Amino acid sequence: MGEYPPSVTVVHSTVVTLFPDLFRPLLEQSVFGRAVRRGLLRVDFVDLRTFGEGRHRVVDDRPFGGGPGMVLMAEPVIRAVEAARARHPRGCRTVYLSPQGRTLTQAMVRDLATAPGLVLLCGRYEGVDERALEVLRPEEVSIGDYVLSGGELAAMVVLDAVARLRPGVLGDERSPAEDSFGEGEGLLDHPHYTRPLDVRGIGVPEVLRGGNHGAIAAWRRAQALARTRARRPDLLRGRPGSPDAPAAAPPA
Ligand code: 9WO
Repeated sequence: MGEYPPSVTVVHSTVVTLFPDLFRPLLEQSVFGRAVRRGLLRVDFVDLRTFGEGRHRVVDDRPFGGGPGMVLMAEPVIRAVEAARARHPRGCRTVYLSPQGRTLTQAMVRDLATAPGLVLLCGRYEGVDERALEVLRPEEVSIGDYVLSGGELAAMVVLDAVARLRPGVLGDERSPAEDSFGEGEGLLDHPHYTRPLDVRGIGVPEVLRGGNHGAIAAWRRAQALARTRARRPDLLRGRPGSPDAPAAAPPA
């Protein structure tokens, strides 16, 4: 809304892809779409095909050394990313989505959200000619150890994660700091309950039904810690008093 000057709040991203239409569902999705319409976010596209060679705008060729599949040619990728970068101020970040990248964390998302612009390069086929990466020197980011059919879904993950950190995107009553991996905590989330009180004989923890906000906060924190210890002990490593901290109560 008006209280945030656009230069501070708009994350402007340019996606370089052969398939810009794949992003339509994300851009039209309720939270993301509303933020775009309200001018809190901006997502543009550079269609790689535009930079293809010849009448057929060819962007791929067979791999030197043989093997199955095709490789995205260096020049179309270089030109497309240069065109994307030209739309952003100095200091914009270029991210190539690939399984060879550094695995995305919430800390990386928070850092990307402060960039003056993001260029997201989506590969296809077996990958991009290595010389394009050598010339462009993008940051290589993975969203996890699996192979997709292209970088587009991974780029959407980055866009969504960055977008929801922008002031006003989630709505004013919510703070991303309260979510899993939030600023303050770095813990998994606590359990949630809503009406009705009885679901197939299963009730709601008594503490949540009283109005004792201190007790509720303490219970939620204990639950978050217990879950993190049980499911993701790696997240607790290096925290003060972590390995031998007493286990919290299981859900009532
Ligand atoms: C294909 C392949 C086949 C056999 C063995 C290893 C292989 N790796 C790939 C591959 O990386 N293909 C990519 C398809 C080329 C670049 C775009 N593509 C992609 C990106 N697939 N998965 C991602 C991705 C991006 C970010 N985080 C997770 C996956």
